[in-house]
Amino acid sequence: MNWRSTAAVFFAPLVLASACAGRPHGPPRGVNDGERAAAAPSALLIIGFDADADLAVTAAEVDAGGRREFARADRDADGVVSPFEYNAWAEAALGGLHAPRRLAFDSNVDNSITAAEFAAALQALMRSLDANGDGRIVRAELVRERPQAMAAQQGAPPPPTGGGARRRPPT
Ligand SMILES: [Ca+2]
Ligand SMILES: [Ca+2]
Ligand SMILES: [Ca+2]
Repeated sequence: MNWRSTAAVFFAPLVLASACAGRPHGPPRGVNDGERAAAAPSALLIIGFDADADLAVTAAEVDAGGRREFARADRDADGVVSPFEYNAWAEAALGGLHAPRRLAFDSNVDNSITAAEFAAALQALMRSLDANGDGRIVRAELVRERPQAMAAQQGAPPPPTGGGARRRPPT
């Protein structure tokens, strides 16, 4: 291997990486800058609970929105959400990818989520998101810096995060 081919091996990925970081193809600059930040799938749900559209989500809005989502998830209206119903709901309401696992809702692990369990899980979620503890979730509390923004831009899969990141539906 002469120095040129050696250089090509070592330098080509760097050039590729800097090209990706510097001037990405696809969306125009400005839109793309947002890739450095991300909101969790649960944030999509919380945002949807903002009934009065004041950009803040209160505990009362989480309660009301949670009842609505429970009714949506309980497709056969038997009063509990089965694993099948949960997976379908998580796909539709949370985008599926990295959605909270079903056991985060099924607190007694009996394979059915009651309305009370569903409501409790959402209130726990709200507490976990309410960074300043004022009882309201604002957008700044939903957006996070993406620690692996560079890796994602280069096509590498991000490492698992706290909740366990997997492509398959939550169970
Ligand atoms: Ca609101
Ligand atoms: Ca059901
Ligand atoms: Ca807050």
